[in-house]
Amino acid sequence: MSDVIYVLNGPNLNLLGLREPEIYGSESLRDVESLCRISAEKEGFSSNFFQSNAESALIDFLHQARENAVAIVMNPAAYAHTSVAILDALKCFYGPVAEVHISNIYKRESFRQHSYISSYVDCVIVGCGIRGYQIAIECLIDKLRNSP
Ligand code: CA2
Repeated sequence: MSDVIYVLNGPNLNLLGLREPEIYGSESLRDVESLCRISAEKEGFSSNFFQSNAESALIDFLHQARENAVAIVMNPAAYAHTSVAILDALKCFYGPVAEVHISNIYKRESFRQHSYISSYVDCVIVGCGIRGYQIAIECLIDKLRNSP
């Protein structure tokens, strides 16, 4: 079995740390990538980190995950609130999936308070900053180890 956890990030997250630090903190996406790598490797897993501003590229990466990944962490960014296509692509993956939002989307504008993927994924982590990615990886590994 593969030991790779795919970590997907949606549009504009490449700008993390460069704007709106009061909402998203001051760490960069590179920092998130390191945090994910360290969190996975500490438990004997590896990570494959990806960011795109394009919905189709995220969907292609989810299809790739189907063949190669044991679990997925996804911050779909604004696509959480708009994309049935990303939900459909996630439904093709059979391992555990965690949704992460750096900010607490439930404290923000009403259009951010609905996510198409939340009712499908195994865990949802919001408002914990970039530590949410670490929590997600730990939670997914627990699920992998405890699933029959
Ligand atoms: O809180 C999150 O992680 C979000 O997924 C981030 C998305 C937003 O559309 C979601 O509602 C919540 C936005 C990502 C934009 O990231 C930026 C970060 C810094 C500067 C500019 C954009």
